[in-house]
Amino acid sequence: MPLRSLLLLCFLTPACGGPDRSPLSVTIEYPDGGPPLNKHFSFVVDLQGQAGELVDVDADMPSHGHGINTDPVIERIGNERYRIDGMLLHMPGAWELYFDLKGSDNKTRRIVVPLELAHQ
Ligand SMILES: [Cu+2]
Repeated sequence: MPLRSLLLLCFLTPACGGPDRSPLSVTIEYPDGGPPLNKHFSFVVDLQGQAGELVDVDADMPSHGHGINTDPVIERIGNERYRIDGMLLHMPGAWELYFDLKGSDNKTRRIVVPLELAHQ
């Protein structure tokens, strides 16, 4: 079974909805053992009813001021499900994963998912 975890939520960014919108969340299914350190991996994202299409996936380590060195590829595999290939988190520590959803209004909203990657 993939490690399945319900993950958070948005921070207080302008792209992050108004009072009429419930908090944004997605479900991420990581490979067995969780996201690996410094290895390419694939995972599945379920938009959990969020309106929109997943158009970009990225990640940063905000406390280090850098991102990732790969450009993950998105493939839609179901109504709200996407497989992400080519993610690589090259060091342990506090990452943020970014999921950009484009709505029918053509606006893009970003869902931010914190991820603490342990030494392995
Ligand atoms: Cu770093």
